[in-house]
Amino acid sequence: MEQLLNLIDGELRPAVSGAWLDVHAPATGTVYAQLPDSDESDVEAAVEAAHRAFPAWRALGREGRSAILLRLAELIEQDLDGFVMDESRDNGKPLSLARRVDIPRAVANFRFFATAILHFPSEAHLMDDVAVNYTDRQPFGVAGCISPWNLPLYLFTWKIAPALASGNCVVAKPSEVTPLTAYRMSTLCKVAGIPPGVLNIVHGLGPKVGAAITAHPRIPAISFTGGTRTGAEIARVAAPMFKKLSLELGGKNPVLVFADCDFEEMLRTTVRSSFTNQGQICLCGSRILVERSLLPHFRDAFLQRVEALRVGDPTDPASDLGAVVSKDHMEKVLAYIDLAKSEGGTIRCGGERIHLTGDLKDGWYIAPTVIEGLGPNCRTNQEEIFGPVVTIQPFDTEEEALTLANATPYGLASVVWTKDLQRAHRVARAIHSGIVWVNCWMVRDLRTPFGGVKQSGVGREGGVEALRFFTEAKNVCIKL
Ligand code: TXE
Repeated sequence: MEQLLNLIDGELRPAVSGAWLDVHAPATGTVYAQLPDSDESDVEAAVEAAHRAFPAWRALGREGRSAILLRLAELIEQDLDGFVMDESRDNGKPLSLARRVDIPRAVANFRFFATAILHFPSEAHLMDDVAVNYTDRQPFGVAGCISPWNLPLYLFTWKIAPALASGNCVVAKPSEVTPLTAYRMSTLCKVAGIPPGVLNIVHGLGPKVGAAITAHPRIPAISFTGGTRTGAEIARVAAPMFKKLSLELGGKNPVLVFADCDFEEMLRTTVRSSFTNQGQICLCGSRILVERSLLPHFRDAFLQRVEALRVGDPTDPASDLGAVVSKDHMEKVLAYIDLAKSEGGTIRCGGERIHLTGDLKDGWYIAPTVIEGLGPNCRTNQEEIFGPVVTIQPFDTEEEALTLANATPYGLASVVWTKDLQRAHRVARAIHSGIVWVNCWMVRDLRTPFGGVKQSGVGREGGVEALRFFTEAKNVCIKL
């Protein structure tokens, strides 16, 4: 059985403890690899190596670092098929999705930040004849990056790339549920020319490795994406240490469908925004709010499309949905479906586990599920389910649509469907979320600020926001 290794100080090695954890393939429910069950001694070795490597990495300058990161992007791209297979096997997502989205985006993350750093400006503030101030943005040393299982390499590289480009060294922890592509990438780092200690990847459990990174006194900044509860725990530990924190957490995103929308485009996109990656994207729209006059037409057409979705073998190009990521997660999602029933919801389609046949008979598949008849305050409409489950609620006025949209503790993303330009502006301004898509979904420009409000997180990633997070601003004031 394949054993994945940590990358510490440029070497691939097992955990100091010698212990291993199992890695499962969601499509079959079977164990197919093991990852190091690391602990704080592995994190300590990684932090030591990162600090040793920092002065030279910083001194290499933007262009030197950029060239190395571009080389790594190139190497990942050359091995696209291998990465795509690994991502799909590890996560359960359709191979076609990993090929179209996950791996190209990981490559794009490196290319984007490797070049963004070349154009990252410093501000100057002139005080007439008195003085000139300039902002010197310096890397702080070692960044901690902790990422989740839903978009494994995509989100891992979204943190690592700006951290490295800015001149920091990194101690990173991929999700223990999906460690495979981070490991595959670690085997390319030497060839890419990343010096030993610059990027360290420590595999293992959140409460051990993640907690050790969070609490380490020599890691002054933590960039985290994952569940809101974990984010709160990280903040509890890191805030009194005055660490910089970027927390990208959960969502319960509304999709506002007004009767004047382009119906066909809305329908097509709403199927995607509901069920892409089995609904396991923090940006998925999970609460569909529909103007009452459109509801019967919307319901019929939407259910027809959802029922036609194929849940199946992730390697089959005809599969629209693959498996959800783990047995625990499947049980959590199914428990939410039961909860929705007990809260009085009507299951319009799906609502159960799907048992495939042959090798896939023990895989973790859930039918895309649409629920109606629930009000805004029930748990089903308040808590993040993070699976192929959406609810539909009607509204009569724009004001009511906004009240429903804002009626959760989350505020990550929202989607608005209308042809009325003025309404689009009004609604976009009034919605409490960090991201608003109007007449589209998941259209991503990597220069834009990315993140949420309320319990969806703190801070913004993307573009200059990320480069600012991974540097400390120093004002230098010189008398004229
Ligand atoms: O996330 P966790 P899980 C949501 C989604 C999901 C729930 C839990 O609702 O059902 O979160 O998923 C590491 N200190 N999202 O359990 O635990 C962990 O090892 C430091 C939303 O997988 O938050 C992993 O690397 N780190 C989401 C990472 O944190 C810790 C994506 C995320 O795991 C830690 C995924 C600790 N104490 C889940 N405990 C999104 N918004 O994109 C765990 N970790």
